[in-house]
Amino acid sequence: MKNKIVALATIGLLQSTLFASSQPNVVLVLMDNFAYGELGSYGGGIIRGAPTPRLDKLAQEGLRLTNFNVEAQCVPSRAALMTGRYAIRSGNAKVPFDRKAPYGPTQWEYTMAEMFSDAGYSTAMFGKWHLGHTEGRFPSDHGFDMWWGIPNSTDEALWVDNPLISDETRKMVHKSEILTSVKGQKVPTVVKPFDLKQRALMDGEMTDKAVAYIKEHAKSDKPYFLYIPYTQTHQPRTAHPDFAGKTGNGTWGDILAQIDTYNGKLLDAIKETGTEDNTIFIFTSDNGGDFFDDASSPGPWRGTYFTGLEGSLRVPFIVKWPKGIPAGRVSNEIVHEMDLLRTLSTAAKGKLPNDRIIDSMDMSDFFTGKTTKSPRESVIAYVADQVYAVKWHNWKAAFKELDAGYGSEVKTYQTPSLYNLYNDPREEKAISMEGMQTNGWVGTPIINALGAHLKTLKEEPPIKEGTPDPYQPKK
Ligand SMILES: [Ca+2]
Repeated sequence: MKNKIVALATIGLLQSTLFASSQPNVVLVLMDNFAYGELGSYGGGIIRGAPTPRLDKLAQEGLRLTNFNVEAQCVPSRAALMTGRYAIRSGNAKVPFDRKAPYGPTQWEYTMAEMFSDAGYSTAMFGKWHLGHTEGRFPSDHGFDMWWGIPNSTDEALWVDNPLISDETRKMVHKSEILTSVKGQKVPTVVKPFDLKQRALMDGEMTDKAVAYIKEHAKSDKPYFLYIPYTQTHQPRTAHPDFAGKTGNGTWGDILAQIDTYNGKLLDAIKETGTEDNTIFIFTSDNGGDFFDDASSPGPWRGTYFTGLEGSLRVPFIVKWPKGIPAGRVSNEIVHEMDLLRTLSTAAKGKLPNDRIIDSMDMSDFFTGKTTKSPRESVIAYVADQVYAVKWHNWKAAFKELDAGYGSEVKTYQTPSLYNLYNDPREEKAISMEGMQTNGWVGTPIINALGAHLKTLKEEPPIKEGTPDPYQPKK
């Protein structure tokens, strides 16, 4: 009898080990204000000042998307990525300027890190959170076993070092810091100030920590989820001293070389530990280029972040998973960053709550090559809490337009401007009235997609910006 119990227990142990080992490790690299046209595989590379051989090779080894969509600003994009919901739902439609009010997802939201954690993963984050800097809103409150990085954004590195302010004023300026905390720790530990010197070193340190994490956790039976939101190429843009001046093509070229090298280090660590086959590696970005003179290149598209233009919404996306995703595919099918939650939960054998609207769509069959079609046909493009456009296949209807994210006037249309993105990637020539006679049918699926979305906002009203914890939706 005893032997039987031992045997059963052994079988149970074997089963759980087998189950665990079939769950892939997941490394998610998120760039910042890094637009579509930077990597060699997206028409950038040497024309932007540095070749990107490692990330180009990654594209050859995985699936590369040319119609991967995000939200138009840092905070909403990260909220959508983590919750699998349009950012308006979680009260994070825009970057908040009131520094006292809480922002980021409420505790009620179910994040990607919580999904992985509940599925038995070790979880960690190194980098820029930008989803809250108050108690209960740090990464370690949202499913990460540990994190190291900055709670807000990198422009804060400029504030305290601003040469234009007096020392007296300097005392009043918010001092940004690198923080770290583990799950269950209410107040993060301050690691060091985040100033301009540290800003240049940041991504290098993140890479070293991520490499160490990969090497340590590759030995474990437990799979891991590692989220690496790099801080370059958000302003202020400063190459690490190891890369500054190396390309001879200016700061942008140096940083591009740095980005390629750092991603190469992550990929090397995965390969060296023999875990390459069952590791999902994703490279993408939170939004398009910003509105500074040295902003990231949108490639064939037009526009900066904080707009509804394709240059704001379409970012690079490469996913490699030798065990699950055929190599060398390129697709123009529509995918949204929200879709990663459901797709990765399928890969991780995780579960998602069914008591709320989750916009995320499962791309598993599309990513693994069972079908060539994405289940997603449309995207609602928000700028802050306003619907600017609706994308449907290769068509786009703009209800509002902004030429640039700063200093530009909002144009609002009574009848939306319609663009065929195949013919007009820069959205410069709306379909004419004559053209509408043959193309007017597109209005129907677009209005249907928008109508279906707006209906869900009525059924489940969005959480208001600045909502404190504890939050519970009204029944
Ligand atoms: Ca950003």
